[in-house]
Amino acid sequence: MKILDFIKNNILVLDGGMGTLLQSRGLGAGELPERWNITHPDIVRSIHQSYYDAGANSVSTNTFGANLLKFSREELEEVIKAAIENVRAAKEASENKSEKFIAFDIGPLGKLLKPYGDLDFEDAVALFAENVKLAEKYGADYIFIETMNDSYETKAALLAAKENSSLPVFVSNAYGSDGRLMTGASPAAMIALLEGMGADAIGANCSLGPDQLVSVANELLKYASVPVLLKPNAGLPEIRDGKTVYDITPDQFAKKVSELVDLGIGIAGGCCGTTPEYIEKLSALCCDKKPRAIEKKNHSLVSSYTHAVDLNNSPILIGERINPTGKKLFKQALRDHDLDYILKEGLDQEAAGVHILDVNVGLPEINEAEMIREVVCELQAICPLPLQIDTSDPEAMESALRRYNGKAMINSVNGKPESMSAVFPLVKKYGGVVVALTLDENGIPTDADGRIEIAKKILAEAEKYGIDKKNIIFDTLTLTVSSDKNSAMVTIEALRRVKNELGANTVLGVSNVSFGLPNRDVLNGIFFTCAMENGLSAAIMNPYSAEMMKAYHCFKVLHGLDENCAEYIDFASNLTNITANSPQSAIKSEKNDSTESLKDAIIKGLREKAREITVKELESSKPLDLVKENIIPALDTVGKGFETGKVYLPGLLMSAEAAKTAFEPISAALSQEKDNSERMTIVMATVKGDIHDIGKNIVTLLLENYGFKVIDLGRDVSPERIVEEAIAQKAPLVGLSALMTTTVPAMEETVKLLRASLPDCKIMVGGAVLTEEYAKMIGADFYAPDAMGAVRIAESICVS
Ligand code: B12
Repeated sequence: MKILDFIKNNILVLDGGMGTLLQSRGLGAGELPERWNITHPDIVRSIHQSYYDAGANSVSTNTFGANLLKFSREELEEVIKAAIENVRAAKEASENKSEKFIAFDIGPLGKLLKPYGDLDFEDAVALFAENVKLAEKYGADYIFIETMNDSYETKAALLAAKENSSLPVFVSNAYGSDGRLMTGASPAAMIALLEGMGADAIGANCSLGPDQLVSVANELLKYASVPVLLKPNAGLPEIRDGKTVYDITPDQFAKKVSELVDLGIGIAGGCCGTTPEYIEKLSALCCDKKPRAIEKKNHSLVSSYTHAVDLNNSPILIGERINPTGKKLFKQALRDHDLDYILKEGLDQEAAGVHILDVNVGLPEINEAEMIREVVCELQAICPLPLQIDTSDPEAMESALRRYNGKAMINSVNGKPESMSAVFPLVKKYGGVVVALTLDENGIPTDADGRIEIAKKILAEAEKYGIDKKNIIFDTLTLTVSSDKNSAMVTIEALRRVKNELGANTVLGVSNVSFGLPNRDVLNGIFFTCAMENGLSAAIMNPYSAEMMKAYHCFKVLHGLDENCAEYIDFASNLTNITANSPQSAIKSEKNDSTESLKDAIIKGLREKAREITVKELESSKPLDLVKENIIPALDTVGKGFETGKVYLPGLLMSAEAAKTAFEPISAALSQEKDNSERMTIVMATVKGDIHDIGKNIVTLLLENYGFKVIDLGRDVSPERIVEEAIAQKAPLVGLSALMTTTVPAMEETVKLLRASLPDCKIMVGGAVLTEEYAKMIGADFYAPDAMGAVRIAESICVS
C-alpha cells in the first residue's frame, strides 16, 4: 500500500528517538551517527526493528545529519544506501503484521542561510537535492524533513524534494516554547508556506513534550488541509546525576499524544528521549483509531518568515509604494541600484500600518528578474511583512517566488490563455495567492456580467492545475470614473458578485478611480469604503493617505472588527492634522524622518544606511560618542525586543550586521587618531561557546586607540588557545568577554587555566551578563562595565 493511501484510513504511528539509543549502544561523542549505518549495521537494524516490533508503521533512516557538508559524495551515497537497507532489513525481520513504511530522514544542515548566515539558498537546495535523489534511487517510501527550525531552510529542503523526486514529502518543524520557530515563524505561517508548495503532511517534532506542543498542534490543525503530524520529546529535559533525562513516562506520553490524535493529529511518534517502549504504548492506544477526514480549510493565507495574513477575515491593506510608475526618484533609485531607498519605502509603509507590501521594480532599462530577486531578499531580511510579487514577466516572477521566504501574493494573472499557462504553474510550484484580473484577450468587459464570466473561466482553468479557489483573489479592475461615469459601479457590482456568487476573495487598486480629478484622496477614500461595504478583501493602496486610512479604520470599527476600538483609538489620536490641507503629509511627515538617525538605521537593520549616516556624522561627532550614543542604545533596544518576543533572531542578526557596517568608518577614524607609541600587549577574546563580539571589538578598538597593542583572538575561543597566545605574547593582561549566562562557565574555566599556566598575568573580564561580584566569584582580577573601564584597567597595569 502507498503511504498516502494508508494515512487516509489509518493513524500512522512513527518511530521514536534514535540518537540516545545509539549512544547507549556505544556511539562516542564526536562520532557521526550516520557512519554507523556502515560500520555498525547490526546495531542500527536492531534499533529500527525494535520500533517496528513496538508497532511503528514507519521508521526513519539514520540519515538526520548525512549531507555533503559532512561527507564526500561517494561516502554520502554509501551511507544513504546502507541506511535505507538497514531499515528495509529491519522491516523484513519484524514479525509485526501491521503495514510498514521506510521514511527517508532529512534534518537541518546546521548552518543559517544568507543573509543571516553564510549559506546561499540555492546551495542549500542543491545539498538537499543530493539526498533526495539518493532516497528515491535506493527505495525509500517517502521523504521526512524534520526538526527544521528555520522557515527558509525548510523551504529549500521541500523545494529540493519536489524538484528531484516524485516521493511524498512530510515536513516537520521544531517549535520553541513561544510557539514559533527559532527564526520566528508561527505554525500558521508554516502551513501557508508548506501547503502552498505541496507538502503531503505537516507537523511539529522535537524541542518540547506533548503537553507543551498542544497549542502548536491546535494551530496546525486549525489551518492545515493536509494531515498533521506530531513527534514530541518525552517531556522536558532534566539533568540527573550528570545525565539528561526526560520527565514523562511512556504511559503519560502515550495518553497525551493519543488525546491529540483524538483532536485530529493523524500521524504520531516520538522524538528525543522516547524509546520503543513509548512507541509501543502509543501504538497500543492509537493503532485502532481512525483518522479524522481531512477537512479542506478555507483560509486564504499569505505569509512571511514570521506570520500569516488571512485574506478571509477583515480587509487587508497592501502598500503600493514600491513601484516606479510615475515616481522619478524611485526610477532613479532603481537605475542607481539604491536598495536602501526601496527598503526604506517598505519600512515606512510597515510603520504606516499596511499588512502586505507590493513589490514592483519593473523598468525597461534594468534586468527585472535580477532586481526583483534582490529586492525581495533584502526586504524580507529586514521587514516581517508578507510581500506581493508584482510583475508581468514570468521570469521575474519565478526568480522572486523562488527566493521568497513564505507564501507570497502574486500580482497577477488574467483570463488570457498565455497568461494562465505562464503563471499557474508557478503558483502551483511555489505556492501563493494570485491576483486574477478580470480581463482577457478581448479586453476589459464593460459590464459586471462579462467580468464574472472571465472570473469563472479563470477558476475553471486554475482547477486544472490543482489550484484552489482560496488561492485566487479577483481584481474586478478600477477604471477612471471621470472618463466613464458608470465604471466605478460596474467594478463594485462585479466585486460583490465575485464575493457572493463565486465565493472568492477580491482585491482592488483603488487609486485609479480618481485619475484626472482634484483632491483625489477624498474620492479614493469613499470609493474604498464603498468597495469594503461590498466585500472587498484587500486594497492595493497608499498608506500615507489619511483619507484611505480613515476609511479603513472607520470601516473596521463600524463592522465590529476592531476589538475595543483599539486600532481606531491608536490611529485617530495620532492623527492630529486630519483637517489640514494636505492630509497625506499628516501621516507621511512623521515617517520621513524615521531612518535619519544612526540608532534607527541599526534598529531597522539597514546596513548601507548605517554606514552612510556614520560617515556623515563623523564630520561633526567624535567616533566614540557615536558608539555610546547610537550603536549601544540601538543594540539594547533590539536586545529588549528579542527578549520580549517582539524581535526574532533574523531581526537581531540584521541589526548586528548594521552595527558592524557602522563600525568600519568608526574604526578607520579611530586608527587615524591613534597614538602609535604602543605600550603593552593585551590578549582579547570572547570565550568559548559565545559568538557575541561587538562589545569585545569596541574594547579592542578603544584599547588600540589608547596605544595598546591588542592581539584579538576573535570569538568562541577555547581556553587552551587563549592561554597559548598569552604565553606566546608574554601578555601582562588578558581581556575576556562573555555575553551569555551559559558562557560564564567557559570564562571561569579560562581564568583557571590562565592562573595555572601564567600566574603573573592579570585578567580583566566584561560583557553584559557580568558584574563586579561575578568577576570576583570566577577569580578574575578586574571587571569593567564598558570599554573605557577596560582602558583604565590597562593603564593601571601599565603604570604599576
Ligand atoms: C547583537 C546580539 C547578537 C548577535 C551577535 C553578533 C555579534 N557579532 O556580536 C547575534 C544575532 C549573532 C546573536 C546571537 C545570539 N544571541 Co544575542 N544578543 C545580541 C544583543 C542584541 C546585543 C549584544 C551587543 O552587541 N551589545 C552591544 C555591546 C557594545 O555591548 P556589550 O557586548 O555588553 O559590550 C560592552 C560591555 O559589556 C563591555 N565589555 C564587553 N566585553 C568586554 C570585555 C572586557 C574585558 C571588558 C573589560 C569589558 C567588556 O564593553 C562593551 C562596550 O561598552 C544582546 C542584547 C543586549 N542588549 O545585550 C543579545 C543577547 C546577548 N543574545 C542572547 C542570546 C540568547 C543569543 C542566542 C543564543 C540566540 C539564539 N537563540 O540563537 C545567540 C547566541 C549564539 C552564541 N552561541 O553565542 C541573549 C543572552 C541571554 C543571556 N543572558 O544569556 C541576549 C542578552 C538577548 C536577550 N535578552 O535574550 N546575538
